Amino acid sequence: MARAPLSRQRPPLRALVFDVDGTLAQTERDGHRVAFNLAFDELGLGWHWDSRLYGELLEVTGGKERVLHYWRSVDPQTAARADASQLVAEVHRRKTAHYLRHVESGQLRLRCGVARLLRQARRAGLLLAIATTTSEANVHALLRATLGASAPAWFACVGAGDCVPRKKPDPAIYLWVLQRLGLAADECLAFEDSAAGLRSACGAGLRTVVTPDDYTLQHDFEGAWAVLDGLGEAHASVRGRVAGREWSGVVGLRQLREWARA
Ligand code: XBP
Ligand code: MG
Repeated sequence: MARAPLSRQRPPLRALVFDVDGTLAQTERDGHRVAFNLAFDELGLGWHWDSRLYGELLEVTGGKERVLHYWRSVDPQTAARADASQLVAEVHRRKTAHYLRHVESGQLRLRCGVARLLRQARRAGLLLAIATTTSEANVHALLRATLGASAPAWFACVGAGDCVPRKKPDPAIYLWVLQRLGLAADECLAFEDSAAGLRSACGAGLRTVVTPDDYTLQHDFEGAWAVLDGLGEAHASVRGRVAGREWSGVVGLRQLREWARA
């Protein structure tokens, strides 16, 4: 007797992997950007990144890479000097110190629904992880300032900054996280806010929920599994498209599991 073909079952959802800047919180315009400018002033570089220019520079992921890219565009000769990477490192060291002070002052808030979803996932025994291009110190500071001192320990793995040689949109950071978690891509969902982040997550095979922020609204999110205004809360539902269909509601764990099975 001929057997019915086995339909491929998706494995259950085991982990949620979050980008940081733009996804957990809107950190760029009033956080990273301001910290870069303070570092430029301290070093007397005469550089200033206004809000619009910074939006363009965000195409280059990673703070050190962004500084070098800008330097090359305004003064290619000095940027080509052998000691250029030392100045870039010094700018970035100072910038990180300013950014950490800003985060620790408690001025940053998580985006709507992020804390709720993290807590739900934790209670349900899902693994949490981070895949970001910013540094681990910045991630821990943000988590502590917004969710409490123990929050960094909620995350089974933090893939950050220079722990891989190539930053997003390269998939290296997501592949690194998957390896650390010991999970396959189809056991996880990624959360991103930008086209570069989406390409990185998709390149590693993860289905990705994109919640654009004001800097990334115009990006091309082709290939995203869902593109939503945000995650939402009971009093503030969100809208968008999931698997090609219009959707509105609040993104909760039951919803994610349902989508992940589909
Ligand atoms: C955002 C970035 C980062 C930050 C600055 O990454 O590209 O470079 O702008 O952080 P993601 P650093 O959205 O993946 O978190 O200066 O520490 O690189
Ligand atoms: Mg981001």
